[in-house]
Amino acid sequence: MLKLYGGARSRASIVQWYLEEIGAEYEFVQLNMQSGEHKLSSYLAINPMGQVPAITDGDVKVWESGAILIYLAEKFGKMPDSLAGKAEIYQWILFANSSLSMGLTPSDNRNETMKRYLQPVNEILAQQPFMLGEAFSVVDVALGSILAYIPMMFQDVDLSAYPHIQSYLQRLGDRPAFQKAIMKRS
Ligand SMILES: N[C@@H](CCC(=O)N[C@@H](CS)C(=O)NCC(=O)O)C(=O)O
Repeated sequence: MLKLYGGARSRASIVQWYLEEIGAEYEFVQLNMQSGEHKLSSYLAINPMGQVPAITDGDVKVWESGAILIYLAEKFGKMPDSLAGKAEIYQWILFANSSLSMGLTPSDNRNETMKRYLQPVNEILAQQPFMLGEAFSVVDVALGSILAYIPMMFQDVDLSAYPHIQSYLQRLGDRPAFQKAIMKRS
């Protein structure tokens, strides 16, 4: 069975959210990160970086939450066939895990820094309920989970200037899979 390795309140909840959304069978292996279980050689054989999340699926090992999401979307038939469609998904997942996440690192003017990313996302969500249009997709898991961190952990970033992001987060928060995986980390 597919195994998801995570810790209490870790980014493994992002992957867990998607596994729940697609109804995949999986086992959640909770590592005791306080005692350093993620640095044991048995786990380093799965992720040499000693970080969570990681998955094993038979002989396949994947780490980095974005790469795991793409793997799962491919495996469970949720990726478009066209290269252009796939590229749109890679683009948003990489954006969420690089530019957007970096923008949230501590700084004196995080609120200002985030404007350049949050404003365009807000404009897109003014036109459509989900990032790729009418339908929920893996992009909403990648981007939505980083956006959902903001009110939980970065209260200096004022989301009231982005009402469409706020209603998006509410829409995502109503999803049972989100509640099962993400809400428990708040
Ligand atoms: N870019 C990685 C980040 C992974 C990461 O930072 N994981 C944290 C938990 S949320 C971790 O394992 N920290 C323990 C450590 O770095 O030793 C991803 O998205 O998977």
